[in-house]
Amino acid sequence: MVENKNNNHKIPKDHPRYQSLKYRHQIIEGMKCLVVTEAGLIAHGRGECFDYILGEKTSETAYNATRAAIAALLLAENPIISVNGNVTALIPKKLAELSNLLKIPLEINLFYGKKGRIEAITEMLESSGALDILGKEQSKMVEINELSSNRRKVDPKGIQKSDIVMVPLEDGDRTEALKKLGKTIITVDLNPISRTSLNADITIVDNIIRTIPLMIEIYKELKNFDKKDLEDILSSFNNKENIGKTLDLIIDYIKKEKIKLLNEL
Ligand code: PTJ
Repeated sequence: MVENKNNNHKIPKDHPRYQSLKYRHQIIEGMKCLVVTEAGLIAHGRGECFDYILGEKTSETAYNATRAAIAALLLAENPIISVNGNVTALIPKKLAELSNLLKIPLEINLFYGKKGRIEAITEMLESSGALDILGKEQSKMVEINELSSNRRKVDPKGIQKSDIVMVPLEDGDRTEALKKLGKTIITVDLNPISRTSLNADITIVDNIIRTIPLMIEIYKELKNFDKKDLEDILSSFNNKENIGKTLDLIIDYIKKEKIKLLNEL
C-alpha cells in the first residue's frame, strides 16, 4: 500500500493501475520538494499516454536500443548522464546505482531553473547513494552558445568535455545543439517522434522506470566484452530503422485493441 500524502488516500496494491499511480505520486511529491518543476507533471502525463499505447512494457526495439546504449557508453571516453527533475524523482536509487557501477557522473541540467531546485535534486541523488554529481555549482558552469534555454549552462567537467551524453526525458532543442558540437546523443523518450527522439543517435522508446534497471542488467552482461564485440553491437544498430519498428508496434497494438473491442460487440 502506498500512501498518497496529497490527500491521505491510500493506493491499494491490488489496484489495476497501482504502478502507474505510484509513480504519479512520486512525481507529485517531487514537485512539493522542488525536485520536479510544475511542467514536469504535464510531461509525465504525456509520457503515460505513450506508455499506454506501447503496452506499458519494454519492447524488443527498446531492448535493442538499450543494449546499443550500454555498448556506446562502455566505448566512450567521457560519457555523461544528464539528469532533470522528473528522472530524479522517478528512479533515484537505480540512477545512482547505474552511475556508480559504470563510473559515469550524473550532471544536473534543468530547463526550469527555479531557485532551490539544484539543491533539492542534489540532496535526493546524494541520499540515494550517487557518488559523482556534477552541475551543482552554478558559478562554475560554462555556456553553450548554440542554446538559449537554461540548459545552455553546463559543467566544464561534464557535458562540455563529453563525447557521449545521455539525455533522458528531454525537451526539444538541446539534442540538436549538442549534436552540432559533435556529441553522440542517447535519449530515453516514450514519444518516438519527438524532436529529441528523431535527432538522437540512440533512441530508447521506453519508460525511464524500466530503462535504468535494464541498463544495469545489460551492463552486467556486457562489461567484460572486448572492444570489437561492443563495436559490433553498435554498428548493427540502426536508430531510424528501430524507431520505424517502434511505430509499427504502436500501430499493431492499436489494431489488436480494435479487434478485441469489435469482438466484444
Ligand atoms: O526538470 P526540468 O526543469 O529540466 O524539466 C523537465 C521536463 C521533463 C519538464 C522538461 O524537460 C520538459 O518539458 O520536457 P518535455 O518537452 O515535456 O519532454 C519530455 C519527454 O519525455 C516527452 O516526450 C514525454 O513523452 C517523455 N516522457 C515523460 N515521462 C517519461 C517520458 N519518457 C520516458 N519515461 C518517462 N517516464
